[in-house]
Amino acid sequence: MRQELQHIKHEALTALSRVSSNNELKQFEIDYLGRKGKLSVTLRKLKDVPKHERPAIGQFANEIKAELEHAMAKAARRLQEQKLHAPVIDLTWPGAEHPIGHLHPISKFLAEVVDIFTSMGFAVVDGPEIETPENNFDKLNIPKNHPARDAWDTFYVEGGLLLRTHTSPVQIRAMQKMRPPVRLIAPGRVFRHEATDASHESTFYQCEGLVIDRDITVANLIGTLDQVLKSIFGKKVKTRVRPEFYPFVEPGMDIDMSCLICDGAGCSVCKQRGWLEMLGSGMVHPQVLKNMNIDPEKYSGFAFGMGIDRLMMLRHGINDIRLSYSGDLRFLEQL
Ligand code: FA5
Repeated sequence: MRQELQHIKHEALTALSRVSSNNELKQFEIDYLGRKGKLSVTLRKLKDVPKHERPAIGQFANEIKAELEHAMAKAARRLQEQKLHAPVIDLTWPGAEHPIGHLHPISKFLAEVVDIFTSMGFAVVDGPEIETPENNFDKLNIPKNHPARDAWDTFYVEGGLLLRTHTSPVQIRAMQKMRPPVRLIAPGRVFRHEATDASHESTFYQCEGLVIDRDITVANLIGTLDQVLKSIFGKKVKTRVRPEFYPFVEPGMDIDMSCLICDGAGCSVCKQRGWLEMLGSGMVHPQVLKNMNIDPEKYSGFAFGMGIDRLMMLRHGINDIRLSYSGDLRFLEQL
């Protein structure tokens, strides 16, 4: 029996040296020290050993048990240390997925509009969002106390400057550097003191357009804008031209588009009209040409200001402009 115990001890210590996880260590304990483990099973045979040898064999078995328990504790410490020194980063583990954002629907749509215009030979120019009242109003033929200032009321900032109410001041800025013939667009953000509703925001986007050359007529204006709207919405889209007053054009007109949200039946976006005003336009006023140092006897031109948000709404069937700026991911992730 002493030999058998010796053999178990040897086998157990070898097994223990190969243990490489806590689960294996638990299994080792069951296999050797557990109730049905090898050591216990062998010890049950103690009753068959001659009586005078029993105390010595019993003591030997206890020593082996203590030795195995000690070796187990040591193995547990070894495993713990291995864990501590294991590389913190498992390079084989798949990386955490980071959500990737995308451009705002308005940015995407604006890029498409810009593409259409550049394909028609328009240059893209830029202007500041904080403007002087001269560029936003005076040079566009809207002198102080003109009622149009009220319709385009805005936010004033320090130094007598204001947040531009439209992209039209970029016409003035561009013509300080350029000479006719010009064909340009100026997309950007504009601001208004506005009671917001389904189709009105206090911050929105416009795309200004300006064409100045010899012999430019209303036919060029209507033809260009009809072509642009058809490029955006397809050939079936209906447009209509309505006279409208803008101090910086003469004649002035609005271009409406059939409301694609309700198919012309009337809804909250088109205010039950079936038509939505998409852009203001007209032939550049002779006084504005003079303000640009351009001779109105030699040159004529047309200008327009498109409401990018409203066009984007029609493109995607969105029935409230305020959704665009809500920052709601449920909305943004659909587009
Ligand atoms: C203007 O801003 C003129 N500067 C446009 C213009 C340019 C006329 C050049 C003639 C020549 P209006 O205020 O109508 O005009 O705005 C132009 C377009 O911007 C509107 O047709 C509409 O589509 C959009 N828009 C106007 N107000 C808002 C608003 N509060 N929220 C969203 N879109 C708006």
